[in-house]
Amino acid sequence: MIATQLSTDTAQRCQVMGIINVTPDSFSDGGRFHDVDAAVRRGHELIREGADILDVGGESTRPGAQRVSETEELARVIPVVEALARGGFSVSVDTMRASVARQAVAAGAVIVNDVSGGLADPEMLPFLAEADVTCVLMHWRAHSTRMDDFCFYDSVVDDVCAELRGRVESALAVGVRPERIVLDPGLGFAKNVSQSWELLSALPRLQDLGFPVLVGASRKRFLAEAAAYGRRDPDVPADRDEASDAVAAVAAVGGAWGVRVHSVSGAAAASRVAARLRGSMAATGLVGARAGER
Ligand code: PMM
Repeated sequence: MIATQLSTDTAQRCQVMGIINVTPDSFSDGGRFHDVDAAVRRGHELIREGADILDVGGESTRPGAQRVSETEELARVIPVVEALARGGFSVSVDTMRASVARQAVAAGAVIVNDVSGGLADPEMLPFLAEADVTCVLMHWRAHSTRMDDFCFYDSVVDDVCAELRGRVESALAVGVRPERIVLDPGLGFAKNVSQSWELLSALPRLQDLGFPVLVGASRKRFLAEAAAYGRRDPDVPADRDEASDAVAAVAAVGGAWGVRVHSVSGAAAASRVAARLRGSMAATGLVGARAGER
């Protein structure tokens, strides 16, 4: 295996995961990077802006999106992962397919980010155990064509925590090591606007599950209201970048392990400000010192 392991327990500061969607239909970047060279250039740009990790995905998960074939996903993702990993960057692959994860890890990816938390492909959790890579298990209920039909919860926070606990148990049962697991509440995935806000407000509850937490709020529709000011058009995803930066700051101060963002520079500053602030808070006994701790 080419990959050097990226540990979840060494983060001194909230990790900034820069998004590279190699898709022609991504809602946020409109397919501008649907080309290997452009995606690799984008990766370098995100690193220059301060990204710690580059998250490469070849399948759009925006509400209503159709799945792409495995062949198409591999063709989009693998050359980009390979080129960026060869450049020495920490690369994550955003995929629900074990076959894509396997080839991405062989090409140098050090994190597998599965938005389905292992539910979409029964081979995924066994592969993660075998490869022993860091994995993000996100809360998910259904593929994008149907996810909006699954926004029903008794209590969104209790139910998401219970379902994430279930994903962790399934992962541990097949041999995934606990120190490899990062959890993600899946904002916007089978969650309406107020459910996404409620989950964001419940970061401490998610952290109480005992694993580092990744927050993916960037450009999502639940931010539209917070982005409706000045000359911004809140219906334009890129006009939600400042609101996304604000969420990154809130998450980092709250001790999130990482934030997944399209525009990196604001989140990179937020991560550093939060680390400094948390250092002062730790000195006075208010919180644990490291990202990933409350
Ligand atoms: N959101 C999207 C895609 N991948 N991965 C994780 N871990 N968490 C998320 O919230 C998440 C994700 C959808 O957003 P995009 O299409 O803008 O990438």
